[in-house]
Amino acid sequence: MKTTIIIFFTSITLLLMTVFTKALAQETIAEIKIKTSATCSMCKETIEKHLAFEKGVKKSNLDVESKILTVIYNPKKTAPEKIRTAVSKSGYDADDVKADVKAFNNLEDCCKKGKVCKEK
Ligand SMILES: [Cu+2]
Repeated sequence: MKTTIIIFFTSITLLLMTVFTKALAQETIAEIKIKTSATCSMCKETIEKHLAFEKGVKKSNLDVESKILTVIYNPKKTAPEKIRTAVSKSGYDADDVKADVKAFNNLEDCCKKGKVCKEK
């Protein structure tokens, strides 16, 4: 009887492990580079914080120098257009998607497009 129970639980564990391994393997990851209108480290923080709450986004990193935002995301949960929209909603241009006017107006003065932040 005891052996039967042990065998039963061992097989259940093995089955669960197989399922989890498969689920992990299926989780695909993609990378996208978006040209933004960010100008300083404050912009960087604003965008990255905003994207941290975006569904499907694993990681985002803005290179202030080149204004290029690199986003690691799960293509099953989100899409490049959605990520660009999210960047726009944080107040910045994302490739050909223009910054959301309302969000843009809420930005710190120096972060508004065309202006240069002092601390650069
Ligand atoms: Cu800024």
